[in-house]
Amino acid sequence: MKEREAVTHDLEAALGKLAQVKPRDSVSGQNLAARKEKVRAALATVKAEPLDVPPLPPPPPSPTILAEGNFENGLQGWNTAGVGDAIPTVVSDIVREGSHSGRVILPGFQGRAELILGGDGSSAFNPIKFTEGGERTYAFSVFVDQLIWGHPGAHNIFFQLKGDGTGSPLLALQLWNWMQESDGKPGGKGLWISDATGDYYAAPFALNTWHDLKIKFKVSGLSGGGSYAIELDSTPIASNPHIQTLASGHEYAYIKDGLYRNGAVLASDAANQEISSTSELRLDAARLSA
Ligand SMILES: [Ca+2]
Repeated sequence: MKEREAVTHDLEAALGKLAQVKPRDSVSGQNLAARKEKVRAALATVKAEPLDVPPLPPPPPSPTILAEGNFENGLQGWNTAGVGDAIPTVVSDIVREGSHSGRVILPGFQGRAELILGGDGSSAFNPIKFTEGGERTYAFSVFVDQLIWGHPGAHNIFFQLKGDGTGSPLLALQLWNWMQESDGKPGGKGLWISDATGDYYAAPFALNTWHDLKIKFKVSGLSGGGSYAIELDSTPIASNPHIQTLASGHEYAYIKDGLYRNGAVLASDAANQEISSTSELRLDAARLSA
């Protein structure tokens, strides 16, 4: 590239000099015109040469989006079967993408406002099902603007990979403030993960800012047969390559997003009483990909 610019510059300079030469005895007008023509031809050749630039690598293949919940068309992409106390609303005050997000608010002793991934926004139970061996990546964004922090024993879940029917999920994200895990390891205030092995602290989790979660999972009801890897704001925070992710005896798993808390326990928590009893968050940009 540099070389080509230099040659072009030289040729243009030569052409400029030739333009100033007046025909005289030693240089006939015809001769001069021929020289100019030669330089112009050389210039055209240089300019026409293909650039010596390596071709750009092809863009990375964009993952196939299998489902989306972006709140741009109401609750399209979700269903509200099993929503609990309050159906999330579509708002435009705090948004991650587009012009709308989903608002989840639980005041007082209310315990659940959760959306199920899949469906047309109605209350018909129409989850996207993940059966044995199914592997997917689920991404979504969450903005928590007020929160009663939970603690082990008082669930405060904002994402869960739930088995059909009843029973606790084998993969859930919790917002807890607790200083020690059950096995004596340090805990913390922030994002905790509940899985088949128990509960553990994973990362700090600031309020009043958007967080992007990405959860790659493999569903399995077999001991050690499933897996998960979780990113918070593009940073890996937790993973387990061999873990059961669906409780035994269940046919499929599905995704619930919103807030599911042990309202009564949280509200009677003396430390939290002073703050408020209301938790509120926004959801947006939920995407399921292969
Ligand atoms: Ca949106």
